[in-house]
Amino acid sequence: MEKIKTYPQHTCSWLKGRFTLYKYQEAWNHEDWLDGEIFAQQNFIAHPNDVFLCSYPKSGTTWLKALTFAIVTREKFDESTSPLLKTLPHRCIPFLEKDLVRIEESHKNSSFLPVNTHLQYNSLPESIITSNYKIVYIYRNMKDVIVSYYHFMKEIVIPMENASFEEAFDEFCEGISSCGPYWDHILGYWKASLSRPKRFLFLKYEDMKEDPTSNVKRLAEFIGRPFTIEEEKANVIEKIITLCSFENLSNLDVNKSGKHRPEECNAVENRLFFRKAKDGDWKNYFTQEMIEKVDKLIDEKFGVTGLVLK
Ligand code: PAP
Repeated sequence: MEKIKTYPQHTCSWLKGRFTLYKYQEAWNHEDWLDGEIFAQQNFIAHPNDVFLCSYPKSGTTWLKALTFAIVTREKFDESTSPLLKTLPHRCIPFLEKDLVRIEESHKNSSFLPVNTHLQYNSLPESIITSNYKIVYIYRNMKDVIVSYYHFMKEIVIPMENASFEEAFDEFCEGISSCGPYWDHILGYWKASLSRPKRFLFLKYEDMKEDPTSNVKRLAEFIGRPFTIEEEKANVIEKIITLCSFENLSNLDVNKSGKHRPEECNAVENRLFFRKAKDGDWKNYFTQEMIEKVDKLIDEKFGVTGLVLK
């Protein structure tokens, strides 16, 4: 922990100086997750059953975790008995940076439990990089990520105060944000996928909203749990989509009133993982100048990739 304080650091003025990011291996992170990142890099050994759910923060992680959990537990639970009705999706699927002990327990029992991480590709523990175990990567258009990140950070750091969106925006576009730069995060996984395409499934938040059925089918197939014809006939896919929908999850008592990691002094209220889930909310925040700046950045960073992030 003490060593982290010696890394290059940035204190976010739009969060009234109450939040500091540290730069480690070319990525920015806050102390708590960075501590877990270094611990995971030193100790985590990937297991043949592992599937990694990777994302830049605020890109659809909660949704992907819920869907994946519902897919892998569907033989045990249905939409009326799923633990998702009583548990935040973040508790259902462990987070590499914080839940290493739990992940190791499930490895010992050889139980199949996907693992989530916000780490950049190059910061993943060596045993993930060198193994061939599957990686699902979800990404979302940059403008909505900026707005979502702004609200989430403001709420957890300075809930009762105003925060400048302009300053938050500028910082994000400079590449300074949790797990940022945002573009390096996406490009790291994308570049890795070029040499091993079968190892990766890329899902786009906006595409999932537009066509959840085919994307949930792709996800289930990729993680080795394809739906049978009987399940399709019994509308299992639609039931999973409804169970994991924003409308359903955000209205559950657990997600309206509970806290994530209540034992910690900086526990986050579950409701903060469910804000609006609207595509294009950025239009309510961006000036014309901001639109042009982000579009230019996207062209510069993602031009050759074919990834659509506008
Ligand atoms: P995290 O990185 O903190 O886990 P993440 O789940 O990736 O956050 O992103 C949160 C966004 O997903 C929020 O978007 P918004 O701020 O634009 O509203 C949140 O509302 C949205 N979200 C949460 N659950 C769902 C869901 N079930 N379906 C679609 N979007 C969702």
